Amino acid sequence: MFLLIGLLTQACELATGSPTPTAEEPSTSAPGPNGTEAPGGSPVGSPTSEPAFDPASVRVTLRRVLGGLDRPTAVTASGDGSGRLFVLEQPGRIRIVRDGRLLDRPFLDIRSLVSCCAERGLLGLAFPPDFNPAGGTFFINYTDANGDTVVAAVSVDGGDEDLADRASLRPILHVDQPFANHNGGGLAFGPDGELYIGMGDGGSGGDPQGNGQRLDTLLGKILRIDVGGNTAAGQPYGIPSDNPFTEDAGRRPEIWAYGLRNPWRFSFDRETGDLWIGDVGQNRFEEIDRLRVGTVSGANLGWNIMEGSHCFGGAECSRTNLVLPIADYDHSAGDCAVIGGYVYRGSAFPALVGAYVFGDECSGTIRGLVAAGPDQQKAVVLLESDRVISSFGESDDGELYLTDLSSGELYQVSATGN
Ligand SMILES: [Ca+2]
Repeated sequence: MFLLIGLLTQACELATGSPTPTAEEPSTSAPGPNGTEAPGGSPVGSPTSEPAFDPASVRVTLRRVLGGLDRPTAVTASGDGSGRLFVLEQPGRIRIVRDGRLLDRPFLDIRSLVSCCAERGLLGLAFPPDFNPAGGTFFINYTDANGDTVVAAVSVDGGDEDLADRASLRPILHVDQPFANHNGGGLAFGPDGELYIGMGDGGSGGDPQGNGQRLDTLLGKILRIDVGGNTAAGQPYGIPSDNPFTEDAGRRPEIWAYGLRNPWRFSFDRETGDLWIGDVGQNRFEEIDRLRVGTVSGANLGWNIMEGSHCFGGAECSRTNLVLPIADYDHSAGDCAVIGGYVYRGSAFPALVGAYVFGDECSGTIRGLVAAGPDQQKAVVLLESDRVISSFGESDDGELYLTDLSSGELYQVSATGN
């Protein structure tokens, strides 16, 4: 029933010899050298005008919006003023929620192109910032019939904004997947207008190919590509000129950040532009990373040297040049796979403004971090839900939603102050 607990990820033998878990104790080690922290430990760029989310004084609940979805894996909005939500179904359809109602006709049906399920399927969807509902192009991420990752561009039918033109589907990126699991899947446009892609480490367990730390593969990365037109002739996408690596030294120029295991979901704070990543752990620790806008490029997020804030597979490791997570949590309370969320910037629930809200697929627990807070925090439990959370999503007006993979339901995250 779960999504991210794929083959070979459950074995616990890899953790022998590791130190006692101390996930609740903030690490005192400084983060990497990539400028995530100002001297003295003050957070960079946290304006005093920002509302202060206080986890102790907020009560989070879930409001059921609708059901009837087939293994929903993501929910997002198109940013075109229509108010629509788009929900991905893992077997290969995109459904539209308009005015709180699920339209019968799918926006897109590519089930014949998609391998499903476990960690495979239709996994990601992103609309560009200037998306035109009348014939514009959007982007999807799925595993094809061979189980390989495909990122594709698809256009909307020019005469019907609730229908994509399936024949327009054009793959722009193909990545071979050596194992069935850890396919990543997230897609999002950054505040810079570039397309970011979450790529898992290729799978199996423990990253046997070392992909996370290798710069000659797209596996185990956050990629950043230009799909806005700055593309050399014959190329399906461009490389932003300020990407951190060039191809000269056998490094892939698409790489934005590396050292990731399975960044299933990531998002940008619509107010600050900070990049938040939920990186699914191996057997012990789930982590959240915060990369502040404009300060981090080419960050090494640690995998498979580290799992969360802890050395992976041994008591000692070098943290030199690694960017440590803002938070991690262990598996002792039934957690198993982090589902990265969003910084709440909506207007309906003021008590939640400034909270980074995320979940865990196995426990259903929803946690929060202070978005403008320190570089190491302990995540606070906001709600112990009984949902099989597969994804969070943001509507055009900044309200938060989540999908339940198992029940096929869409929920809205709501909150009150005490
Ligand atoms: Ca990490």
